[in-house]
Amino acid sequence: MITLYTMPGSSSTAPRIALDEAGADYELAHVERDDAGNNVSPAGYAALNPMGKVPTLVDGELVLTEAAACCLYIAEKYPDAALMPPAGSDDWAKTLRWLTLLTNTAQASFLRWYYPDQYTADTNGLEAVQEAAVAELARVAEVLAAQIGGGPFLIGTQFTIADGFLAMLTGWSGDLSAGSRWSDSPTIAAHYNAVAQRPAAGAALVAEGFPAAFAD
Ligand SMILES: N[C@@H](CCC(=O)N[C@@H](CS)C(=O)NCC(=O)O)C(=O)O
Repeated sequence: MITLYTMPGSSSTAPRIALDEAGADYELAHVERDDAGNNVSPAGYAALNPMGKVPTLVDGELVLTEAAACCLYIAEKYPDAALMPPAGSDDWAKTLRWLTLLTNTAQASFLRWYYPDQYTADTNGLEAVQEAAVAELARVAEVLAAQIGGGPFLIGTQFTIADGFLAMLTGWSGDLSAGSRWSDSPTIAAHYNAVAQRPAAGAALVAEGFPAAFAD
């Protein structure tokens, strides 16, 4: 059985959505950290995820880190769930493009906003790190708002792992100041709501502490 190591509402949300959409048999294992960011439990977690982060997915001998990689693995392992378009198709390429933008630009910017101290040695520079992250997130939101079509999902009518990833990030954006939240965009809010209306993804989002819907 798959074990997904998580902290509620964290980067483990996207693979959890993928597992639930796939109808996978899996268990969640909660990772606890102290105020200094050290892993408290489970013992030995650092050996599974040398970066000391969540998520980590364990499936038999496989120990997999990185939320996007976990999502891709789940999509491949459960092909009947059709969480990725057929390999090599234009839609597959577009889905990879969205997933990559979301993980290496947007998710990374959110992490700079959440953990600015990890991105500068200048204790007076924390706000500047966060400001730059918010500016980058605004640019990604503009791209999303301009390029999400009638959807309801990123590539049209097919729900993919990139949609679960985007819903997670839209949920995170609720922590930003008013005016910077991705859910302020009617287009992005409508995308979130379309994901949240899916029984499996919606239940996962709510279980992770995200809203059942945003005003659109
Ligand atoms: N690129 C990694 C990022 C993982 C990550 O930074 N996770 C955060 C939670 S969203 C974490 O574990 N933070 C704890 C810390 O940095 O101390 C991934 O996608 O798995």
